[in-house]
Amino acid sequence: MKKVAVIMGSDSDWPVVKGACAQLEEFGIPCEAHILSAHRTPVAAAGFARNARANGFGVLICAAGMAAHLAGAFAGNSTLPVIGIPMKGGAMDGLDALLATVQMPGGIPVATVAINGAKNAAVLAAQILAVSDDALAAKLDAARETMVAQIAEKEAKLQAELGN
Ligand code: RP5
Repeated sequence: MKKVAVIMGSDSDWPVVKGACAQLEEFGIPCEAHILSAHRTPVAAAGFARNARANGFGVLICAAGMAAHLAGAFAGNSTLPVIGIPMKGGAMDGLDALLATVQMPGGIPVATVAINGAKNAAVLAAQILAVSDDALAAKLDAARETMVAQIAEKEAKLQAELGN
């Protein structure tokens, strides 16, 4: 199976970003986490992105806060799908990162998830890999079934509490 790279701009992003790694592991998807910055380590970041396909990666997840150019820099250096996670924090509390990550120029897309949306980044990466992996697609279907069962249980509890 192709690997997923989980890249973050700083170790300060890790407490949130590790949620993406946990979700990928739950689906049995091999992943590597690295700290690389579009601004602080631009040469290493570009090198990683340029070699990612040859190194066995299928999807790149990039998390960054504030002037969040990491996902865009990766997208500019690779034709692998790039998923951006704008990180909460800084003077604008993540709105700056959201706009910097999502507002890409034509031809260089970044699939941007919610601010701090590490879980959805991992699920989206799994869905991309599942296009050509039936076993992974079955795991995604099973996860949806679990969600349906959980909501049904919560609904039953709520109705019981309301006396219905
Ligand atoms: C971004 O700046 C990082 O992704 C992080 O979200 C933010 C703050 O980084 P630190 O100052 O905590 O290293 O590049």
